[in-house]
Amino acid sequence: MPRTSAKTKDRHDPIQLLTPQGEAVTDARLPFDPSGADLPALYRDMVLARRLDTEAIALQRQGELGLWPSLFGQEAAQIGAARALRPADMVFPTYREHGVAWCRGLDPASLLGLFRGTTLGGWDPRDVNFNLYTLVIGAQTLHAVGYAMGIVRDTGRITGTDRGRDTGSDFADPAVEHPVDPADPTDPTDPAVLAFLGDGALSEGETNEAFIWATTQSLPVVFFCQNNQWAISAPYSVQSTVPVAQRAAGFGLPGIRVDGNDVLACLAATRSALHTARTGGGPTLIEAFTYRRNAHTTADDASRYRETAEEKEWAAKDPISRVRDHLVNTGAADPAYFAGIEAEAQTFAEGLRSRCRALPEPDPALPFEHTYAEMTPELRRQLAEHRAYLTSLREMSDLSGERA
Ligand SMILES: Cc1ncc(C[n+]2csc(CCOP(=O)(O)OP(=O)(O)O)c2C)c(N)n1
Repeated sequence: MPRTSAKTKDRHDPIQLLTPQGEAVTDARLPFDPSGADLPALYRDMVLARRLDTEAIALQRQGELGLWPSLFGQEAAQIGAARALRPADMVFPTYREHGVAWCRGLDPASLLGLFRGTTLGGWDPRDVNFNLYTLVIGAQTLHAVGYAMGIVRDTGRITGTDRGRDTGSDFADPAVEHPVDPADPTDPTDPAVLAFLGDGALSEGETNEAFIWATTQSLPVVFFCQNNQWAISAPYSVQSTVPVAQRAAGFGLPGIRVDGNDVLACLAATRSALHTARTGGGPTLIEAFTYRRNAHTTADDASRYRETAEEKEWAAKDPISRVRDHLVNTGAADPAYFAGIEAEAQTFAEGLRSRCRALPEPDPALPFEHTYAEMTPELRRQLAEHRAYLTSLREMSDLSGERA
């Protein structure tokens, strides 16, 4: 039976359901029965997501990828949020949601192709209801709102606006508002939208427009902000003096602040907020308070702007080790289980490496052909010039091969 955390909670303290020591606790602000979560499966997801990340960084270092934005440290936020989704829900990611992509069933090689430069987009968003990665900060929040508007228009769904919803409170608890079990897969409600964003995206006009539009229209969208505390080298403190979740009140939507390194809190908050969204209760902003343990991307050097002490402090709050400790301490998983996951991760990594190297080179005509529905005469001319240039390169390399 999880104990109730003894510490008196400040209302802005992140909600925690699994401590860094792996102890399950309760929090009245987010009622959640941990038996409704498959912790061994969540552990497996997090281990494989981290392995995907480690392998991608190694591939980048070997020159196989141009760039890689690491998720290291953010596994609980991503897996917790993603495992709250249903297949029909739609996800709008940034460029760092590799763990979410994994949970949606996207082929991880598609992610590698994007950063290897062998694809112009990566995948068809409709295949697994996971939109394309968005590198323009904050742009995906408006895409998500537009999609949510589409859901409302298509289904003729009653929204909270029609019911005169009171949107004035921060930290309103959607779980309390909706006692129906949000995990129940037979719940016959409509799809919802889950939009990911970073703390830096909150400083973008688009994100603020998205919040306003989603709230006034009471749209079925959840904004999941991974506050990893850094927007490249800009700390959150230069963007705001209050927690991310507290900023929600200014827009009139509920804000929930959870420990982003706690997979259970992330799962519970997202399940609850998605349920609110799909049952006409409107949007929620979730702040998953976490830490990006690697540099921003493989092109960045975090030691130029970050203290080692801060990095060490967050290493002690590792999202994976706390789940492992919990599974060991409660006897929910034995050494054979962990060995099995380790072996699976090894095979997964080997497959990933060979599949990355085997990704087909793109047809050089694609950027020309895909700019417009039909190519203009000017683009045709440019393509012909480009082909002639590539042929001349090949001839030169053939010649130098003959000489050698
Ligand atoms: C509109 C726009 N402005 C600036 C950039 C450059 N840029 C790339 S990543 C980044 C920081 C984003 O930080 P955050 O939203 O916290 O996400 P994180 O990378 O930490 O996950 C910036 C400013 C961009 N890609 N798009």
